[in-house]
Amino acid sequence: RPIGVFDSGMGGLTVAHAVSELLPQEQLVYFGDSAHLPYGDKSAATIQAYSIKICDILLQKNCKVILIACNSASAAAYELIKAYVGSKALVLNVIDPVVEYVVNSLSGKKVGLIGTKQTVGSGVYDYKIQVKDPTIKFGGLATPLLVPMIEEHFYKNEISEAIIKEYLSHESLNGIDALILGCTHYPLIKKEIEAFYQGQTEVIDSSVIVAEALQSLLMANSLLSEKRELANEFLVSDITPSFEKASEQFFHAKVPLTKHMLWE
Ligand code: DGN
Repeated sequence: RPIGVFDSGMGGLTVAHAVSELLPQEQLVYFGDSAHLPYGDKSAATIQAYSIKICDILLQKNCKVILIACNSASAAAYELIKAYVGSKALVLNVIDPVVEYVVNSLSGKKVGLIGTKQTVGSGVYDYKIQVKDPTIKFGGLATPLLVPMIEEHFYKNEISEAIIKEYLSHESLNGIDALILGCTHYPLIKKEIEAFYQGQTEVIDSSVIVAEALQSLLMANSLLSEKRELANEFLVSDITPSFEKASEQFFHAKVPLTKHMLWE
């Protein structure tokens, strides 16, 4: 059975890439809801409605796990998806594995978060971290300019550097020991973020942490595949030339996209 991975668009391909590197024997069915992106500034109710439709498609594909590879959907729809999917598949989000990592390695420290308005505004990272370890201090900042910038491949230049500097200099991120990249797109500008901190602050890329959590989940449920029988599938609710081009950048390889509407 395949692993279902979904996102509002192409960003979740950073997570899918980390999964395919760690678990090459697994078949992936990826769904990018490109007709409805971005999720980052939508209401929780709308994100939930889209997410449930996507889960129907992934369940029809007989996925053994649904990996919500989008921070905004993880923040807005995880509990609902879990209840909806029930025993038909396992469900993993991109937030809990990072919370686990933070709680295990950053006790007593200050942790920062950057992400979409939906993710940061939901308060889910701070809530989950502080419930488990109240000694961890927290500061979050919505950084909405970064997603379109990355999708346009507009980085590694003076303007992107200035935008990143302006955001990371915000007072809510003052004095942090680690920064969570709480959005699927940000691994692409990890080097620039690290350059800003000059090694003083750990930059946490969730894609690798999530792939490892998925591996553990599959192992714990005896669901690891031995050999991949079928090619990975990449379904998207809309195909545009710019989306096709950007997808390659996120997956580090050419991605053969198939159009699949969310509503027929
Ligand atoms: N995939 C979204 C996230 O991780 O929050 C970012 C893209 C978006 O929908 N704005």
